[in-house]
Parts: sequence; C-alpha cells; structure tokens
Amino acid sequence: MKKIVASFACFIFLPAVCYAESTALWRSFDLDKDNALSLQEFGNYRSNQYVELDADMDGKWTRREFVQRPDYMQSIRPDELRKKFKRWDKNKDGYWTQGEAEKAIKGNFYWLDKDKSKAISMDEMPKGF
Ligand SMILES: [Ca+2]
Ligand SMILES: [Ca+2]
Ligand SMILES: [Ca+2]
Repeated sequence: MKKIVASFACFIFLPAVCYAESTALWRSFDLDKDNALSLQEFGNYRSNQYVELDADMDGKWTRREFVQRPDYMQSIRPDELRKKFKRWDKNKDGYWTQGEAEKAIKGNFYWLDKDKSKAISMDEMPKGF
C-alpha cells in the first residue's frame, strides 16, 4: 500500500515527497496545518485524484473512465468501482458529473469524520485513501 501511495505522490508532486511517509500525500492538502482535513481540504484532495481519471477532460466521468485506473491507483477492485459508480451516478445518465462528485465527496467526508468534529484527523483517515 505504501508503495502505491508513494508512486501517486511522485506523479503529482515534487520528487522530494516520494520519500515521505504514506500520510504525506493527503497532509500536503492540510493547508492550515492543524493535522486534520476540513471539508474543503478533503474536497481538494479527492478532486485532485478524480481529475486524473477524466481521460478525455470533459469534466465528467463515464463508467469506463471511473473504473479504468492507472497502476498507482489500483487499490480498489474493478467490480467494487463499478458498484460505486452505479451508486454515485444519482440520476442514472451514465455520467458521473462534478455535482454528483461533490455529493459523493461530502458523503465520504461525513462518513470518515467519526467523532463529528467537522474535520478528518490523521487517525480517521484510512491508509491509502
Ligand atoms: Ca486542516
Ligand atoms: Ca470524461
Ligand atoms: Ca449522472
């Protein structure tokens, strides 16, 4: 898992980050350095990952784009991703739009924020998320 996260970090950030701990990737989105991600910080972090998946850069994701992940992101099984896509494509038009992505990110955020502190602490952030 550590290897996957590190190689993803290399893809986006300066190579120096590649040698850091696995938590370093999302920590770089902790702009106010309070060791937790607010909804906005978490949103930036997730959008950054999702933007990578939009192969034709049209601002929305087809199921194919959503499921077909580059090597460094292949920590979730394709059938799991297909299920996720089906759940997250709320209006069932075959596209996952930015509006739908925002809802999914918010849902993720409140789910991960177990103690309802309105921020995801280091302990609450799953490894490799
Ligand atoms: Ca923060
Ligand atoms: Ca697309
Ligand atoms: Ca849709």
